[in-house]
Amino acid sequence: MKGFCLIILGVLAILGSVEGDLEMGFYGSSCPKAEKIVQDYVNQHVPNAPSLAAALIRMHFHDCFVRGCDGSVLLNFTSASGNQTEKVAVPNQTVRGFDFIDRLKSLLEAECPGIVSCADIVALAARDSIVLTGGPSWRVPTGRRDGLMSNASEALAQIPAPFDNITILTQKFANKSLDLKDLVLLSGAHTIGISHCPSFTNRLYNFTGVGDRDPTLDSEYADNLRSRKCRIQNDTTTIVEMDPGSRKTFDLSYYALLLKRRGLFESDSALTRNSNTLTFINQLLQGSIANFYTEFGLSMEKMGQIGVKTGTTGEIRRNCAVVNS
Ligand code: HEM
Ligand SMILES: *[C@@H]1O[C@H](CO)[C@@H](O)[C@H](O)[C@H]1NC(C)=O
Ligand SMILES: *[C@@H]1O[C@H](CO)[C@@H](O)[C@H](O)[C@H]1NC(C)=O
Ligand SMILES: *[C@@H]1O[C@H](CO)[C@@H](O)[C@H](O)[C@H]1NC(C)=O
Ligand SMILES: *[C@@H]1O[C@H](CO)[C@@H](O)[C@H](O)[C@H]1NC(C)=O
Ligand SMILES: *[C@@H]1O[C@H](CO)[C@@H](O)[C@H](O)[C@H]1NC(C)=O
Ligand SMILES: *[C@@H]1O[C@H](CO)[C@@H](O)[C@H](O)[C@H]1NC(C)=O
Ligand SMILES: *[C@@H]1O[C@H](CO)[C@@H](O)[C@H](O)[C@H]1NC(C)=O
Ligand SMILES: CC(=O)N[C@H]1CO[C@H](CO)[C@@H](O)[C@@H]1O
Repeated sequence: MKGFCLIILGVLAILGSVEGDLEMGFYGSSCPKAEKIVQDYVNQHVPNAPSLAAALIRMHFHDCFVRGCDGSVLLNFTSASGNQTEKVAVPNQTVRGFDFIDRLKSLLEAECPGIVSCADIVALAARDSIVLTGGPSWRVPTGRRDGLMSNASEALAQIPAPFDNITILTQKFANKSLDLKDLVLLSGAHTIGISHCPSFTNRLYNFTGVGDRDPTLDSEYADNLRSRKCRIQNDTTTIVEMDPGSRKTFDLSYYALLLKRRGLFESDSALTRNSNTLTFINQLLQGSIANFYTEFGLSMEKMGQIGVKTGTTGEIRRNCAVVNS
C-alpha cells in the first residue's frame, strides 16, 4: 500500500513538472510587448550572426539542466558560490551569447522594469532564433523566475558530457524527467553549430591508451579530423562543425551522419548502439522534416519546463549576470 501511494505521488509529481506552472502569454498584461521585443531584436540581429541561434539554444539547454530553467547559467557571481558559478564549469566555457541576452534584458527593463525574467528571455530568444534559421518553432509558456544561486560543480555533474555513454546520458536525462526519445530529439540540435577539438579528440588519438582511435568512428572521418582540424589534441581555437556542410540548416542530416558513424561526440555515436534509440533514429529519418520539427518542438517545450521557479520563488533579476542586492 505504501509503495502504491509512493507510485501515485511519483506519477503526480511527474505530471506536475511536465505541465508546469507556466502559462502562454504570461506577460500579456504586465508587459504586453515583451515577447515582441525579444522577437524583433532577434529578427534584427540573428540574421547577421546566424551562429547565435546555436549558441542560444545551447544556453537554454545548459540553463535548464542545472537548477531548472532559472537563468542560473547567466550569473557571474553569487554570495554563496563567489565566481565559481556555472559559467566557470568546463561545459560552459564554450557557451556563447551572454552579451546578447544582456542587451535584450536592457531593452525589456527599459520597457517594463523588473517584470520579465532572464530565464524567460533565454527561452524566448532560443526559440525565436531557431525559427529564424528556418528551423522549427515551439510553444514557450512563460512565467519562469530567476534563481539566486549558480554552482560550477553542479553544472559539471549534471550537464551531459560529450564523453558520456548511453547509460549516463539516460540517467542525466531521466533526472530531468526527459526520456530516451527526448534524448534523441534534443541531440538533434547538433544539426547546427560548432564545437572545439577537446570535446572529441580523445576519439582520434589515444582512445583506450594504446595510441588507438575510437573504433565506432568512421576511420576516414577520423583521419580528416586529425589531419585537417585537430592536429593538436587540445587545440581550443579551431572550430569544428558537428554537421559538416549543413551546420546552418536545421535538418535531419545529423541523424543520417550518426548512421554513417560520423557522429562527432561519443554521446552522439552512443545513440546508434542502443536498440531503442536506433529504432527511433530510423523512424525520424524515414519520416518527414515536418514530423521531426513537431517532435523536436514538443521535447523543447518539455525541456523548457524543467524545475521552473514560479509564483514567489526566486526573483526577477534586474541584471542577468548578478542577483538583485
Ligand atoms: C545529449 C547530450 C549532449 C551533449 C553531451 C552535448 C555536448 C555538446 C558539446 C561538447 C558541444 C560543443 C562544445 C564545444 O566543444 O565547443 C555542443 C554544442 C552544441 N550543443 Fe550540445 N550536447 C548535448 C545535448 C544538446 C541539447 C539538448 C541541445 C539543445 C537542445 C544542444 C545544442 C547544442 C548546440 C546548438 C551546440 C553548438 C553550440 C555553438 O555553436 O556554439 N546540445 N554540445
Ligand atoms: C559578467 O561576465 C561577462 C563575461 O562572461 C561580462 O561580459 C559581463 O560584463 C559581466 N557582467 C557583470 C554585471 O559583471
Ligand atoms: C555546489 O554544489 C556542490 C555539489 O553539489 C556542493 O558540494 C557545494 O556545497 C555547492 N556549493 C555551494 C556554495 O553551495
Ligand atoms: C574570482 O574570485 C577570486 C577571489 O574571490 C579572484 O581572485 C579572481 O580573480 C576571480 N576571478 C574572476 C574571473 O573574476
Ligand atoms: C558508462 O560510463 C560509466 C562512467 O564512466 C561507467 O561506469 C559504465 O561502466 C559505462 N557503461 C557502459 C555500459 O559502458
Ligand atoms: C535528480 O538528481 C538529484 C540529485 O542527485 C536528486 O535529488 C533528484 O531526486 C533527481 N531527480 C530525478 C527526477 O531523478
Ligand atoms: C596513450 O595513453 C597511455 C595511457 O594513458 C600513455 O601511456 C601513452 O603514452 C599515450 N600515448 C600517446 C601516443 O600519447
Ligand atoms: C596542450 O597540450 C600540450 C601537450 O600535452 C601542452 O604542452 C600545452 O600546454 C597544452 N596547451 C593548452 C592550451 O592547454
Ligand atoms: C562565458 C564565460 O563566462 N566563460 C568563462 C568560462 O570559464 C573560463 C575559465 O574559468 C573563463 O575564463 C571564461 O570567461
